[in-house]
Amino acid sequence: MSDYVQMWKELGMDLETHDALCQVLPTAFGDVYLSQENRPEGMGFWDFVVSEIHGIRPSELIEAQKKGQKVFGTFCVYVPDEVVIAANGIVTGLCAGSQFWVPGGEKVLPKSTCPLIKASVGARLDKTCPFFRIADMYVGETTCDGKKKAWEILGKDVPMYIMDMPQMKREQDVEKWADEIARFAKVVEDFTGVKITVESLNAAIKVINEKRKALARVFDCRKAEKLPISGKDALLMMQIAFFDDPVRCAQMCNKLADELEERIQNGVSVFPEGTKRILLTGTPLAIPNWKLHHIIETSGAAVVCEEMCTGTRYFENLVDETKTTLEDQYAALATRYMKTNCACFTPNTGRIDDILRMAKEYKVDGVIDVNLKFCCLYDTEGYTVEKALKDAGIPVLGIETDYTDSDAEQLKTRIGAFIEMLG
Ligand code: BJ8
Repeated sequence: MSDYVQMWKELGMDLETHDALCQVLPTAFGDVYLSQENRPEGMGFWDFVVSEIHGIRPSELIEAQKKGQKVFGTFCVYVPDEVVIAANGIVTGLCAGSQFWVPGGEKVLPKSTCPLIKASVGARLDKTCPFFRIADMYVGETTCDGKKKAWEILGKDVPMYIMDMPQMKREQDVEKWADEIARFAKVVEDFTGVKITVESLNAAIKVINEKRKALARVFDCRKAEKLPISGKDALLMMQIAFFDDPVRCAQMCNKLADELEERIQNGVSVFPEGTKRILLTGTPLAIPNWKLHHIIETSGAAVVCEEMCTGTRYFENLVDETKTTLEDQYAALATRYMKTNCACFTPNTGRIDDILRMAKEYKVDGVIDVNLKFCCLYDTEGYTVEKALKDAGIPVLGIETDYTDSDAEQLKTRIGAFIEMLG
């Protein structure tokens, strides 16, 4: 990635510290990804993106900025990309998934904050991630307490807008969310200088719906008896989907889905027959957090689905494309986004229904409920999730982890024993 040094300099990055990250990433990726056998050819695209992760997409974003487009950095799947795209803006995900950035976050946040928040704050304040430097505006949300307080710190360093999320899903809450989306649209219009129209919003809704459908096609292939793709590869596709151009993302996912569907027809599998099938549920796995998938898939099982924001929560449910006024379009967006089931809502029974449904659809042998350390929401909801699964006779293992490797051996032992028990 050395060709991008000048760009990183111009972004005001701390090059020395950033170099350390650039040195470890290729080895980590090689160990986890390139060691797999019989990968779909289509994964070559995502391998390439990772090999240039801090170069190729950032330089595209900078080119777009030169042409007058604004880049919005987001941290949550409830923030509607459609609104930004309708105003000729670009969205890039900013959730950070590496321990590398955590100490930077700990300089300003309590240690007892979830690693996703600490890493995201550290990546910005330590100036070691180009995406965090490029985004013209950050968009936060009032989901969990840790994030709410982190926005106050980030907001001192970068323009920040915070969307006020409902905490419940009654009719008046969905209406409130539609109002909040309309308010966000006004902020985006003012920031980009571009008026959102019914036509531009409808076109944006279609673009994001197409992306959702393409991601869903790949996930559908993971329901097959013979698995044409590993969980690790599917996770990588999901993680990059938060950064990539949505039209290209849909194209590449559709191309991958074509190949996977062909593999299914030809009975090609990347796992031996009888491999135990695991559904992962819980907190998101932001790039480059591949730890759990790697442990599970090197312990004799396969991850077949993620009921996570870096999984089904990102693409399930489409936005109604038939609305003809902005007001109705905002309402349609609110309806779709409020179908996503995050533990920040109370009650959140929809998530339990989703997990039980997916356990069937993906024919899973067991569920691993994963919680990022210090995420009180998912930790607490774990009780209800695990009870529902036990009641349904589905084996479940609850684990808590962070971005370090210090618990890797212990996790291997626990996950290995769980998989053996499934046999
Ligand atoms: S919709 S999961 S992306 S809020 S893991 S930062 S909740 S303390 S990431 Fe999330 Fe939106 Fe919900 Fe999804 Fe807080 Fe928990 Fe950390 Fe979390």
